[in-house]
Amino acid sequence: MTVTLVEGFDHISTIQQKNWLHSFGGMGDDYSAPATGRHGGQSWNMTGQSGGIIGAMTIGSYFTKMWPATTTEAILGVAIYRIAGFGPGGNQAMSLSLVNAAGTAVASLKWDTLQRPFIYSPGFATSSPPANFIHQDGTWNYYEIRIKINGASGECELRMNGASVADIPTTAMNFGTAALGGIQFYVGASNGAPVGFYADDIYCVDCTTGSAPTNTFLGDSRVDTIYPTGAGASTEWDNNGGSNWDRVDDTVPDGDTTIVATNVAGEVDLYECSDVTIGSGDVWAVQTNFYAKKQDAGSREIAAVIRQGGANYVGSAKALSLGSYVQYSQLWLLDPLGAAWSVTKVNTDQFGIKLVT
Ligand SMILES: [Ca+2]
Ligand SMILES: [Ca+2]
Ligand SMILES: [Ca+2]
Repeated sequence: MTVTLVEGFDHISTIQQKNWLHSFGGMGDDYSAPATGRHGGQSWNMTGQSGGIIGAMTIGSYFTKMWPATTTEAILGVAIYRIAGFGPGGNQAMSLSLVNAAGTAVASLKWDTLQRPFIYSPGFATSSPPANFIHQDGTWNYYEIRIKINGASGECELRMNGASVADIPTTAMNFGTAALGGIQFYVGASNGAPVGFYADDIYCVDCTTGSAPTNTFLGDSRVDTIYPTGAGASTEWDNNGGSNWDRVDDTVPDGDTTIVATNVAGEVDLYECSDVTIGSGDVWAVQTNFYAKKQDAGSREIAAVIRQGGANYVGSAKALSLGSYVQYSQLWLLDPLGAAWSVTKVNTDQFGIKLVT
């Protein structure tokens, strides 16, 4: 696998809905919720506010998402909009980290007291920040951090805003020997003015597997979300009013209010979907997402379906949980026929679901 994670935060009300872990490093409470996205839609808002803190205690809030597999070399791309300035540590701090399989930060992107980004290795070393870049609050910047695990011969590299030349060139740094397993965002705030940042348009690639072009820097990238806009070639599930497609076009899931359901194995629901808002460019991966539950004991498995060129292609079956809705995602690095994706394919394909068992 090469692209290991994409996240645009567009169709959720809580980050847990996309299987991120939210944990606290201190006592207190914080504020985190969707905010306006970098190009419409939503971003994720991590803000520490004095009003949300009990007494004068410092809080630290972590958001962690693990990859399907560990790797010794990976790139994290992420758009960051900072609300207020941060230092490298102490009471008002933020970091974007790659973590090991235990969820512990191995390499972190931070900002120094002059608001310049640098890469930090807990217990080992710190890279030099680029001399000519100061992060302005209130603007979006796209960061791409590459980390290679190889003991004392490890490497880091940082590119900003799609630059083809690294702002922190390849630098030897010791990140230990434990493989990387995922990403983690952190914000910490003491009892003071609101501080924090928005994150959007995340990609991660595993540099050690797969092939070009998705095993290296992808540049300033965006994660666009498209929703059902009409019936597709197959309408076999049952709706609870309206049309099938308008039961599942929720920008944010509405629980049992609008649903499609079936108990007939093999039934397929397909939908015409909106087009991506960008007219051209490379499509590095497509991720299908459905939000589902089963209503009784017994096994029920659902798979995403992509209809391309008049044929249906069924994704990996997911065994559903009982009781609460869970989001099931599948990354399609290539189209169902094994070719590279394109904007045209994304815009003309139909997407849907199949009850497998
Ligand atoms: Ca977004
Ligand atoms: Ca719905
Ligand atoms: Ca379309």
